[in-house]
Amino acid sequence: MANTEQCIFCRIVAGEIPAEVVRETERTLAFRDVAPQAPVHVLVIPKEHRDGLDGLVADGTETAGLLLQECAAVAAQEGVTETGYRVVVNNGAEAGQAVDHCHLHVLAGRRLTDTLG
Ligand code: D5M
Repeated sequence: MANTEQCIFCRIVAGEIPAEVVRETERTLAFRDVAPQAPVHVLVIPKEHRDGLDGLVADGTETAGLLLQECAAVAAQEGVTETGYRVVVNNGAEAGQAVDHCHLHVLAGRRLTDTLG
């Protein structure tokens, strides 16, 4: 488990670092990625720190389900439900996870032609 005082996403949840929040629920936060890879690039996170997907699902499926629900809600709010969107989770260093606070990327607004990996 990372030190949540140092965790950049925990600090966003705490309001210590600014972020462009697009949605918030009791247990989740969605904010725009600081280095967007597409016109719509939003990160959806659990407010409670979990290092990655494994830590998240170890608790059961409820929060994981809420996060997926929020991804769909972000897509609807951004108006990309019909055109399509991609949800990506990088889990672990070799998968490209740079921030050790579990997060789901919601990407849309351009044709996402690149393959998985
Ligand atoms: O993705 C980590 C993502 O987190 C990467 O796309 C940049 C983004 N990021 C990093 N710091 C911030 C802040 N402060 N606000 C918004 N977005 C941020 P990964 O899957 O770990 O490679």
